Amino acid sequence: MTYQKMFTAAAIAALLVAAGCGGGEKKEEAAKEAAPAAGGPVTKVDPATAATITGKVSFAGKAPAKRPILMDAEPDCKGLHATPAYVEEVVANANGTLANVFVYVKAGLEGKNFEPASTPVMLDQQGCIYKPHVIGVRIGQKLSVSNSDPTTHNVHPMPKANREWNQSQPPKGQPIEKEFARPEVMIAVKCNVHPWMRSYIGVVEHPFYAVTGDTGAFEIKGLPPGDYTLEAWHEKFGTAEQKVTLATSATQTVEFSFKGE
Ligand SMILES: [Cu+2]
Repeated sequence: MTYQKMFTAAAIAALLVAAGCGGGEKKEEAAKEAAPAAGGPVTKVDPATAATITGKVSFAGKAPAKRPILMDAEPDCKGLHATPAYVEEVVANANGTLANVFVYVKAGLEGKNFEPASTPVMLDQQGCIYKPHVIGVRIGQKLSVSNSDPTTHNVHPMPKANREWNQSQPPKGQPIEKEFARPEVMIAVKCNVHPWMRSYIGVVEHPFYAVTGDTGAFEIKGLPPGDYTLEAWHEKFGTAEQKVTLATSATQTVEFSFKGE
């Protein structure tokens, strides 16, 4: 082989490697789209033995001062609010609890499959704010994003395990319907038009999750008895885990606690 030919062969090999890499990326993106292989028959939970986790997310310390959202640059949004709207990064409740915490079974359900969800999860845009701020959705369940505002939004979830998308939505436009193929806690959602808009989507493989509201309470029902790891996620304070053992028909109380400044 002449020097020239060797050089050419090396160049072709390099090209092939480069092409291979490109193909790999494509494959990876396609894998994000596809649902993981089904893992067998649906697990039936006997209501006579099913257990419940109930509890609350308490909040200690001082909540950061409420920050109004500055919408001055967008009169279409500002005009929708008679009084200022506040950033929802930390919503502390009057009873010493925390709202917008996503609580879910993180481990203990491996190998089990549950009846797919039949109704969509709704996410709306009202007054240039996502409502609700935190939601949960099952893999393969429909997420329906609507726009109740007289202004255009651009819905842009930023997942790592799932396929990223962003889509413009005209005023009171048709709902955008999407699904997520893989579990991911959490996916941040932004709007490419309004920088303050944020919501979070927890994608899980099963129906055992809850989001705390203005009482800080949560309830997860219909679990098979067993050992579980429960995780609570908050956008500013991070995550906390607890092990729970559920006896037959038991109701187990769990309390998470996050601390402010
Ligand atoms: Cu927007």
